[in-house]
Amino acid sequence: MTENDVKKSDDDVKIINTGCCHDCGGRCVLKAHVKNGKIIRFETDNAEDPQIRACMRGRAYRQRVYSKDRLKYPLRRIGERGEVKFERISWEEALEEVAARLIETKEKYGNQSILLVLGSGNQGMLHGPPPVVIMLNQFGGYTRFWGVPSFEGALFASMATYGTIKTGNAREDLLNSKFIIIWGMNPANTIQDPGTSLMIAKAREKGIKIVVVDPIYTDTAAVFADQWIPIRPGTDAAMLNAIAHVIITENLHDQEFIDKYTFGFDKYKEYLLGIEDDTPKTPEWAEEITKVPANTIVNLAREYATNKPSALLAGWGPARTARGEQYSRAANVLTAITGNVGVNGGYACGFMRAYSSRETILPGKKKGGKPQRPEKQKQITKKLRPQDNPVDFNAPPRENTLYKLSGGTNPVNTRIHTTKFYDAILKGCSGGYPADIKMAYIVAADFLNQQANVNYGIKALKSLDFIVIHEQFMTPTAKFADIVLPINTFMERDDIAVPWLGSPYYIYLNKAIDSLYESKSDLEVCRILGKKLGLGPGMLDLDEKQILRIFAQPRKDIKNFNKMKRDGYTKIKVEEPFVAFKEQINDPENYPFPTLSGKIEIYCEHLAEMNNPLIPPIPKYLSHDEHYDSPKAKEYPLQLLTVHNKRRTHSSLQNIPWLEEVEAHAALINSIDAKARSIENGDLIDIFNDRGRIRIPARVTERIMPGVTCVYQGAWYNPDKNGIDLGGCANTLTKDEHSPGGAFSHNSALVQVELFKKQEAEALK
Ligand SMILES: Nc1nc2c(c(=O)[nH]1)N[C@H]1C(S)=C(S)[C@@H](COP(=O)(O)OP(=O)(O)OC[C@H]3O[C@@H](n4cnc5c(=O)[nH]c(N)nc54)[C@H](O)[C@@H]3O)O[C@H]1N2
Ligand SMILES: Nc1nc2c(c(=O)[nH]1)N[C@H]1C(S)=C(S)[C@@H](COP(=O)(O)OP(=O)(O)OC[C@H]3O[C@@H](n4cnc5c(=O)[nH]c(N)nc54)[C@H](O)[C@@H]3O)O[C@H]1N2
Ligand code: SF4
Ligand SMILES: [Mo]
Repeated sequence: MTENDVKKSDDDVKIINTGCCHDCGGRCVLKAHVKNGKIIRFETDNAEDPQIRACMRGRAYRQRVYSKDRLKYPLRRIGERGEVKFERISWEEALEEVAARLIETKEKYGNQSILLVLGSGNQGMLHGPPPVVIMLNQFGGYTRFWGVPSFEGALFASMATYGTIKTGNAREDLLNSKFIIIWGMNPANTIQDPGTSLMIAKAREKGIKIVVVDPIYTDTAAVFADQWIPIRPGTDAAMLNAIAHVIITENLHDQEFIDKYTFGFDKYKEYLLGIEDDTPKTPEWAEEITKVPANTIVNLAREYATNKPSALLAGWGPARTARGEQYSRAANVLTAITGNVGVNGGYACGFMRAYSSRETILPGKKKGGKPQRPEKQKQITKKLRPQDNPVDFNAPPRENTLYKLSGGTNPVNTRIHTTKFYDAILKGCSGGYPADIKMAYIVAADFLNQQANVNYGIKALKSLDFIVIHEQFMTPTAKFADIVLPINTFMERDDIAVPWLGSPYYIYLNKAIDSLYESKSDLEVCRILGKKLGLGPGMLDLDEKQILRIFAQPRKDIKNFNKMKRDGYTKIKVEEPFVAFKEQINDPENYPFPTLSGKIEIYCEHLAEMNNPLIPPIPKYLSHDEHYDSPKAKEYPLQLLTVHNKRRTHSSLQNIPWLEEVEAHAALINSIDAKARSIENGDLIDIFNDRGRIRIPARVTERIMPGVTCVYQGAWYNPDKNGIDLGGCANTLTKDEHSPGGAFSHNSALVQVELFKKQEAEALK
């Protein structure tokens, strides 16, 4: 049945053009069929190409909107923190209490003692974090974090190499490649903009060879790849350096490109050839480390270097490891020494791809000029603006930041890394942190579940004076709050969603239904709370649509706001596929790279000045204390991956029965490791280390390499009375550490696995 048939057959059905703005790589069109105020079904984009088609998660959204578990009214904690005993209260009581606690905390301890925790639950411009940020800036500010788990390692590497995060080519341009490597990326599940899988499929149809490098035989590998190369987690920099070794020793590099556009090649060559440390980075050297056979490395190197132009799509997963910056740097450098930057069919794999007309011009164009060394920089922001957080406004830039170059995604003067939040809460100023934190304001984040080391997190949350959360469900984090405020979903309000990765379209989400139960939008909450805090009238008092117009106004590619609102999207016509750094390559005199040298930095001068062996100026393979070769591996011999999967977006959508049917939670374990532990498919297993223990079924499979186990991130933490997590939250096991460049350790934890023996456990009771 088509949309028109519905209209004809049933006049009561209205079709509202709205969308899904969860934090996956997409932002997709949903057409809500609404009857008597209720959504009865969803359709997606059936219009002109490129279609922005929703995935199964978006299409299952009715089960989220109408879930019996939705938070229905404000709640106040009555038991011990985390005991999950709450009483129903009115909005008036709830917001009075939140206002009083905010004012009291500010007066007694100062704004820096208020911790603002922002999550990715809603990716619209208006709802989720934005109104709370505006309100609390007006209130005098808060302590916040730097470091985005998604990509911080990749971002740092991108800044170090190219001086910018705007890299990569448009997906359509993959069809101009002769060879594609998808390294640590699984767009069949994680989307990475709705066109990615389609373009990879078209490339495959065209006969372009596709290789996937990943410890897991992912859906992307299964569907698209000609070859799957399993690699030991966290060792990618070794393989990439060995590829570079082959290319250089076989004279397959692009010397002309290197001479003209790059800086520091000779120093890298010295490292590769072992002149610096007596260890040539040969394929045999890398085989020992990566478990990838030397001849596989040699073949891949030859194919990548000789089938030009070739695209290396280096994902963020391997950068989410303890020394993740090195992998990303090595990948960026490989694209440069083969001359695959700034050309159609190539791919400068830095942080993300950007289509040219979004926001501003690429840094490095004439206008921007060359960046300056940090010591020459004046105060970064001089006048406090509404979007500035007064608490860290005048704070000194934190250590090791490269964002001064031309702008990253985190303010340079926020100083607590996301992984260190719990430590900061527990240790405060006496532990070297910039604040003594007393209360937390949490919005659109399932922080406890999604950040590393849940058991340490619980200690930290228990130590706070007060916690308020804006949520839709009683998540593992909400269970620790003092006041829980029920928030509506994106079906119940207007918003605009900007896609990731610079895709040329916007989604307009028209409100499809009224707010359910007593839920309110984040904006409505802030409007009321702002008044209680004594804040003067401001932007938040405007109507939703007025604010959205203001937000849309600076975006010159939104040509017709009303049409976008009516259609539920606007697709921007791009004449030819965007290719990052085309100007820099075609006209280097006038368009230097925005780095200190004005070139692609194989040797990064900023990193050299930092003089930190963990973020060296050339990309190096580095081990760490939770790696396969660390002493800890004797006790915990398996490497744990905690990657993103198709049936959830992080911890959102965990409680959707249709999606649970698609893939029930289980740990992937190779049959060799399973057999050694007498584990059979479906058996309950314990996965543990010195941070915690989870108990979930085993999925015994050849789709993960031996020595590695995977617990998909996002399952809800659910401890039994002994603290064993029966929900199987990956972060019960992960490490709350980061690399100096900001890379998270989500894929660098060592664990042991054992069969759970029910009878023995019962006998012990
Ligand atoms: N369905 C779905 N889509 C999502 C999300 C979601 O939760 N669900 N989350 C969204 C968000 S916010 C983000 S940041 C992105 C994340 O996107 P990615 O970072 O690309 O996602 P992951 O699946 O964690 O990792 C990609 C691949 O890297 C592999 N990998 C992990 N460690 C290593 C390693 O050391 N070496 C190599 N070679 N490979 C490794 C994993 O096995 C995985 O197949 O996805 C987005 N899309
Ligand atoms: N082990 C491990 N952990 C990871 C990762 C990993 O690879 N491995 N990946 C990390 C990554 S890349 C990311 S981005 C993070 C994501 O972590 P989070 O940002 O915490 O994302 P979610 O778990 O989806 O939690 C978002 C919450 O927002 C709520 N929400 C949805 N819409 C709204 C709204 O409109 N308003 C409000 N107030 N709330 C709303 C949802 O109900 C949900 O509970 O997880 C990280 N955690
Ligand atoms: S979950 Fe992501 S890919 Fe799926 S419909 Fe929503 S925005 Fe689109
Ligand atoms: Mo992310």
